[in-house]
Amino acid sequence: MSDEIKIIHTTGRNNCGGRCIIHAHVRDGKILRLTTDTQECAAPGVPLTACARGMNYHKTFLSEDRLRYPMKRVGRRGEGKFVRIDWDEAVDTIAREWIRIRDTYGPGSRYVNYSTGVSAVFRPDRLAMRLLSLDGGFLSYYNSYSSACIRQASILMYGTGNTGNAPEDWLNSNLIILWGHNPAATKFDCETMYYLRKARDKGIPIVVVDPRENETVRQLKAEWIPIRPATDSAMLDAMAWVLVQEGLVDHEFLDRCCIGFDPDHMPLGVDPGESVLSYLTGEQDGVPKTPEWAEAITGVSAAVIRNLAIRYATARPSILYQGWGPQRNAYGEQCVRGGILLACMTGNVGIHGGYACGAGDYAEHKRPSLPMPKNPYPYRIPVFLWTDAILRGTEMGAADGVRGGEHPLSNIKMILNLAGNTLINQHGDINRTKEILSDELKCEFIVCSDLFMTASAKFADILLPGISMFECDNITNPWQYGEFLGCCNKVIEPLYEGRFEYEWLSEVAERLGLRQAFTEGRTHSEWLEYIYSELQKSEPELPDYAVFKETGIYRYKEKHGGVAFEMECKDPERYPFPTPSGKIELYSDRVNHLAFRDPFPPIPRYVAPPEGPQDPLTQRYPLQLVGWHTPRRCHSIHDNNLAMHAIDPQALWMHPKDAASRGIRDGDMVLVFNDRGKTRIPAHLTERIMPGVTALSQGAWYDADEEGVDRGGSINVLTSSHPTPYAHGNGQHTNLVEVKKLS
Ligand SMILES: Nc1nc2c(c(=O)[nH]1)N[C@H]1C(S)=C(S)[C@@H](COP(=O)(O)OP(=O)(O)OC[C@H]3O[C@@H](n4cnc5c(=O)[nH]c(N)nc54)[C@H](O)[C@@H]3O)O[C@H]1N2
Ligand SMILES: Nc1nc2c(c(=O)[nH]1)N[C@H]1C(S)=C(S)[C@@H](COP(=O)(O)OP(=O)(O)OC[C@H]3O[C@@H](n4cnc5c(=O)[nH]c(N)nc54)[C@H](O)[C@@H]3O)O[C@H]1N2
Ligand SMILES: [Mo]
Repeated sequence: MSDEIKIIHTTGRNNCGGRCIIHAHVRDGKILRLTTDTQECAAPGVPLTACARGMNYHKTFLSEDRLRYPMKRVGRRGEGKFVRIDWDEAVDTIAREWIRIRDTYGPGSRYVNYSTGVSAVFRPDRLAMRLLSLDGGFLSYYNSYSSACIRQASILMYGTGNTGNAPEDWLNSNLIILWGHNPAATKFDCETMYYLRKARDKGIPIVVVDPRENETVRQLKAEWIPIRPATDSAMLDAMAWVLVQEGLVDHEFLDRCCIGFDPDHMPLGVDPGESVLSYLTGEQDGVPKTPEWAEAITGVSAAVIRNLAIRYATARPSILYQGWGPQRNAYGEQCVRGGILLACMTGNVGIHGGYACGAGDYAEHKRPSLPMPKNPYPYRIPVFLWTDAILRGTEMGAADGVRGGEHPLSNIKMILNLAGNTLINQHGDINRTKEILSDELKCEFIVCSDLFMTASAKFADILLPGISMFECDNITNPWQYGEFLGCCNKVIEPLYEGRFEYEWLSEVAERLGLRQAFTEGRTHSEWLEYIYSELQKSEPELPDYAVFKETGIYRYKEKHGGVAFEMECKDPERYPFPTPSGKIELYSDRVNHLAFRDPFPPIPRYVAPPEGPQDPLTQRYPLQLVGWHTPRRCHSIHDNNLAMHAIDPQALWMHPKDAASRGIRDGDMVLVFNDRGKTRIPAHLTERIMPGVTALSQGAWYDADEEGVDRGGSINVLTSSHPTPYAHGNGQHTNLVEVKKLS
């Protein structure tokens, strides 16, 4: 045994925005421990310090339960029975089915599932898409499970999702409202909490609107306004009404930059009575959108609503910042539109210390990416509708958000699910998905590559062992904020027979006669170096690749600290917004010409969603259930790491009042159920949740008993697969349930 301990710099590559710095201490090819950013190795900047997840990466990824060798299914699909095969048999089978399905149903019958287990530049899903593109094409998707509604609504109103300001600008604000945002737990980056703490220390008031008193409220000692889930847009409507009543509307801004606010500023040919103002005052439907009206829907008192509206307008510059929780709702587009409306009404857009609301994308430097050949198959589906594309792909059309042509030419017949758990665990309505996938005549062939025997892996026909972040090189991008590049350095040799997906995809390519086209003659490492050198052409500040690898990170020195829409707001004639009208579209005439399954009005306004508190279904299922991302996991990752359990034991949050009427005490096992499924889980009684609402963190591993009752606390047995009206996104936070005590 050698005494020499080497420290290798690396970073996480799951879909966590933290992108923290990890220093692996290695001796004799084994990891002894992990430490994190001490700022010794890096240029000054926001510390990229790892949280508990990062510090436990080795315990998650180098655990006993790793998949060890390729396997093929022997039982019924989904049953979880497999036998060991060798890599040649695995690759032969994949190539054979790949070709058979292509030739029988056409290239567009092939689909690569949304998967974010390797959220790095060189990622398995994109590599599979690259190969499929070279082989006639595949059915592709748009949207994400993360931000479908917030991004589409931002594009609808502003023409872009780039609505973010540099986070250091937040310190110029006089009030920060975090609306359904919980950055203390849901890392979008390391910057957000850093600047929010600075803002708090500077005395800037911070308000959080959330059904839960979330971790951010606690850590920042912020004010908490509890609200019923999926009703945010009613509160935003009422705040808008207050601004009108109190004479706090910035008409000069609205006149200059927006269309649709009042009857005098409507798009040509549109009835002036359709304006936002006509809706707010009740001219349209006889109901003024008063705080009292909103109180009945949202559970937030009228006085609190009125007060927040006045504070937001008079504090200007002020920030209304939405997380992505509120938009992961049945009608999730509307709260985003309502937030943007308020930002415009108060003239907070395009100014320092203000904020445009919306998706909040912000990047100053170009991001590296794998070159992708054009996909010859033009059709694209919204990502949340992939199960529908198995059942009725050829019938799906405009009302389903299909792009690239009228109807796809085939249903999905082959799925590659590489480093993802949306095949079962992370998609809405697990029991429905299971039923669809169990039918081998529908989707005929499924390949999964993962590190563990997840719920999705059990549905594979061929199941392949991947390798973890410690076992090969990669490059990572920051997520929401941060101007740097991260380097995943290989720390140890691959475990067992695990292979990075590029390796076996190259062998499939070989059997398709496409190896050269697919690899362009490059190895895994050569691709990374090539991608980096391509980036260097537009980012000359970057050091040599060898230096970057050695340091494990590069922080850009060149930074401007931008404010979204600064030019557009100052001079919209010269710098029009990228919308059809060139203005911010508070009224969107476009939506009048689209087909919808559910209502979608041309203005931001509350529409009572299915499974909201006003749904008659509340008679059977009286409790709202909301999901959230827990600090203990990155989606489903780390659920099998015992070291993480104590951070946040999986349990159903319940208000003591709702528990008392059901005879439930803290820690009791309860059954949470609706028409879609059931899960058995301990109750956690807490006043940190609004009465009438329950909460269950998303990502727990689905684990069904013989009767199909989940024992893992997996929220997706209760969620719906019904898409949102406009974005066709996932409304997985909107659910009605009942809870009963188990004896
Ligand atoms: N620890 C951790 N961090 C993560 C992730 C993770 O899995 N774990 N995942 C990463 C990824 S991929 C993403 S997309 C983001 C997700 O980030 P978000 O989507 O922002 O996270 P959520 O926890 O779903 O929601 C944020 C907050 O919204 C609240 N909320 C839910 N519904 C409503 C509602 O109807 N109204 C209001 N006002 N609030 C509501 C929740 O209680 C929660 O506190 O996080 C990223 N960071
Ligand atoms: N109900 C509900 N459902 C949700 C959400 C919600 O808020 N509520 N959030 C949604 C969001 S925002 C997102 S982004 C999706 C995320 O959905 P997924 O992308 O499916 O996320 P993960 O659960 O992180 O799945 C990653 C998988 O990759 C595997 N993996 C990890 N590292 C590696 C590796 O190096 N190689 C290989 N081959 N495999 C690896 C893990 O074991 C895991 O099975 O979930 C969505 N689902
Ligand atoms: Mo996400």
